[in-house]
Amino acid sequence: MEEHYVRILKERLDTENYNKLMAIRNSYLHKFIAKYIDLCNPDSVFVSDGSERDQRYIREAAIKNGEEIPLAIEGHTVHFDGYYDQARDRENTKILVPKGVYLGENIRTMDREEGLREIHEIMKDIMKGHECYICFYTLGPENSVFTIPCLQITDSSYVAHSENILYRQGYKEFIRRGETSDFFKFVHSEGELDERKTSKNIEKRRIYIDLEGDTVYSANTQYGGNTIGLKKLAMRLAINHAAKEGWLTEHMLIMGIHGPNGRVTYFTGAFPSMCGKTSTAMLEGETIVGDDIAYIRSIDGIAKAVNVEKGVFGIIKGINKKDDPIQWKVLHSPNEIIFSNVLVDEKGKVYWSGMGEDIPDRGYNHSGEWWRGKRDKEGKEIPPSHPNARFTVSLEAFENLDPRWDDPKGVEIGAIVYGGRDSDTWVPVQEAFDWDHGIVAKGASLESERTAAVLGKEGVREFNPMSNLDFLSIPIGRYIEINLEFGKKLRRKPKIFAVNYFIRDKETGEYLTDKVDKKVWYKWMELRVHDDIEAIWSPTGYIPKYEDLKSLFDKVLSKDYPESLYIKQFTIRIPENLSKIKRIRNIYSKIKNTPKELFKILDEEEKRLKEVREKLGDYVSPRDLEKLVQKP
Ligand code: SPV
Ligand code: MN
Repeated sequence: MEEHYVRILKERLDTENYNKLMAIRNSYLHKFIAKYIDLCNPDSVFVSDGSERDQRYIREAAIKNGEEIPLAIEGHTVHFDGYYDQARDRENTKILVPKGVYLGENIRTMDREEGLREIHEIMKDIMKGHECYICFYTLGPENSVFTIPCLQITDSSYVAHSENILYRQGYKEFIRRGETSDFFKFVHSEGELDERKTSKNIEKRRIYIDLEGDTVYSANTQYGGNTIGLKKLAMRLAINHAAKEGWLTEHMLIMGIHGPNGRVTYFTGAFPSMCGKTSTAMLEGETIVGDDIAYIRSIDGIAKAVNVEKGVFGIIKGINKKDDPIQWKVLHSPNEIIFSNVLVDEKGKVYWSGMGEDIPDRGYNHSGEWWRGKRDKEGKEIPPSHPNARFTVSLEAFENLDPRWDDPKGVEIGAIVYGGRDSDTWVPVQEAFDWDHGIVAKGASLESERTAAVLGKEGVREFNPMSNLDFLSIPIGRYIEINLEFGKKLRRKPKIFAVNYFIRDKETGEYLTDKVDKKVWYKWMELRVHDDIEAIWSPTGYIPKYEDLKSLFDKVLSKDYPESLYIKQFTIRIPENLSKIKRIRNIYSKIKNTPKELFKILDEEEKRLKEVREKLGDYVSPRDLEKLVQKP
């Protein structure tokens, strides 16, 4: 007799789609798909084999069903998320844990059985009236030690379309692997839609991560960070695997920094959302491998990284012709691009805040019809575009794409950079003394003022170790320990740096650096990776010498670099650094299983700061540090 799941598939899929699915010889996969088709009850099912034809089908479906609207430039469309569905929903994103498992206070969890029961209830018949898309992808390049195959089930053509742009197709990888349960699974439904084609039942928005089943469920939401399975949802599953298998899943860009004589040094960089990660990855003159998520493994003692993705889900706010020429060009060329939550005029032209062009007084945006001065229910003025408005485009559209972006072996990491939105403490760029110091005093101590990328109040200073806190599925203490251990495996350790693009003048409150100055910081770091130049010892790490920066500013930006500015930027602010250590120590003292090493490194840093303060006062000029013959 035919098995139950086969019967469901035969009943629900037409012959063509059934055959496409059955070409993958994997009964575990078939059972899983049958279960969710039966539960979610879509009107029809489309199986994508990743071919150009199937990708076109999904693209066209998004336009036909109104989730995307075509724009003036060929290939461009716009998608709107609901007014209250514009960012990652931390509150309703939970890791499902079996009884007795505790991940710590900073990680939202829920009893596994209860969570599974709730989400399955919410998902019952949730796809009624919708078409369901079954898609296959890989995280990381195909056929590599980094590869993780993924199954996405979604009733949102926008989500499926986004994933086709952002991820490598995996249908062939699934066929190659045959019978296996070793892959990630994402079940998503946007739920009932309103007349604007946005999720209606926001109060039932849930994102539940089942580590045990390697499955993520997402319901009643459309915003990419909540729905695009392979992005932040997969990260939680991958962090859990990485921890067990001794590699790292990081919220990091990967880029090639071009040094003297054609030398390319690969950097990875972790920044909380909206803190300059994409604009760093897009620096003119450098090359991009990825802008958001990296898998890092030690291969023969060398740290190698791959980009998990193949596209960009980038923040559009502030992108302008002068500072972001590469992105500007892509956004104005006939590429396949989905804009989300921007302002559109009647001619199908898009506008966003901070684009450096006149924005019309009327149009259509995430609030529906929009006019300047329009207010929302809470009385808040609605800006032309949402601060978390985004664009989705393949990396292949970018002229600065690194030739090794898809290398199945990964690229060797020369440096790791950590940076947050920090108005008063860290200098613009500094180098950690060694791996452990970098992991603890830079990565694990990362703080950032909150932005619009998550729902909630902006501007609050938040602890965000490695900019990965939102995605951790293992206890923080364990995560820090794994990072420390990872360094021990390496025979060539990347250097670790910290940057701060947001430092302000103590008196005037003005930003002390320009958006483009980061070009110089990266060239400086590249030279340091190869020990081509010296640096100045400071209690928090090595900082640049004025003469080196002056020459780089001239060479890279043809810009004068006054010594007075250098001194303002690189003065070590001892009281602020001491308060920071206090805050960080306090947080970790409440976190179970924090490695002892962490406290030791923080104590040492505190001691160095206090000793320097004894000699040179609260605010220490780099010129004075330079004169220190004997380091404390
Ligand atoms: C981020 O917020 O870090 C992003 C976008 O990269 S999201 O998909 O929302 O995570
Ligand atoms: Mn991100």
